[in-house]
Amino acid sequence: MTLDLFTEPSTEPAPPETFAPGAVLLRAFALKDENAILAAIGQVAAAAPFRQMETPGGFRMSVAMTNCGALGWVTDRSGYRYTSEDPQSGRAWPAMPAIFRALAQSAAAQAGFAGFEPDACLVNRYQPGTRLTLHQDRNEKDFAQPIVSVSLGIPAVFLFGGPKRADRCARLRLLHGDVVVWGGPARLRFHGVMPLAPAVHPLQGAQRINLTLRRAG
Ligand code: MD3
Ligand code: FE
Repeated sequence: MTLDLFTEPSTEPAPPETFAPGAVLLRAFALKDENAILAAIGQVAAAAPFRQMETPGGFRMSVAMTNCGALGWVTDRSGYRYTSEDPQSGRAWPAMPAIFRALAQSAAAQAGFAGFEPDACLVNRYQPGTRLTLHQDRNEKDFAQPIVSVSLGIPAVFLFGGPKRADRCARLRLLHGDVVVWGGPARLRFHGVMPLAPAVHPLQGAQRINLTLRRAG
């Protein structure tokens, strides 16, 4: 019998893994650029600070958000939408860092979406106990365009449902550096994030940052 002494997540990128139709997992794909990505997130957050937005129903989200790129996703009492200005400052969202665009394009290409041109990047910040309830991403114009997500920091349990809210959810643990491309039949599936368990990441502390790169307009 062989003892498995090496249970740490690998730091080598793994081959693309299609875990559901249209959903391609690239384990550790962003690790090679982790320092550049974390520095760029710091610059985005300096220009457009993380904030907890309000839902149309009047609840304050537990996840704090900001955006970069030509368009940014916002929610307030009047609904969900993309805007070209940060409503908190009245200024344009910070430009999309070149490293985000390059990472999203190469991940999308590996998943079969050559020519992906993101114009929006939503940056979500989770602390232990925060969660994202089941939802669909449907504020974008063209659902033929995929969404590329990049997980950084402490682990999260991602919930991947079906085309209807009541459909049962698969669970997927997403780790620092993991990238997922959500296209085709996966694009409109319900999804969410379970409340984060307390943990500390060596570079990020007790938080998880998720980037979602989108073609919104
Ligand atoms: C599946 N973010 O920002 S990333 C979101 O971890 C969002 O912060 C989560 O859901 C997070 O809207 C999940 C994975 C993800 C992103 C977009 C999707 C999964 C998706 C769009 C369609 C289907
Ligand atoms: Fe989403």
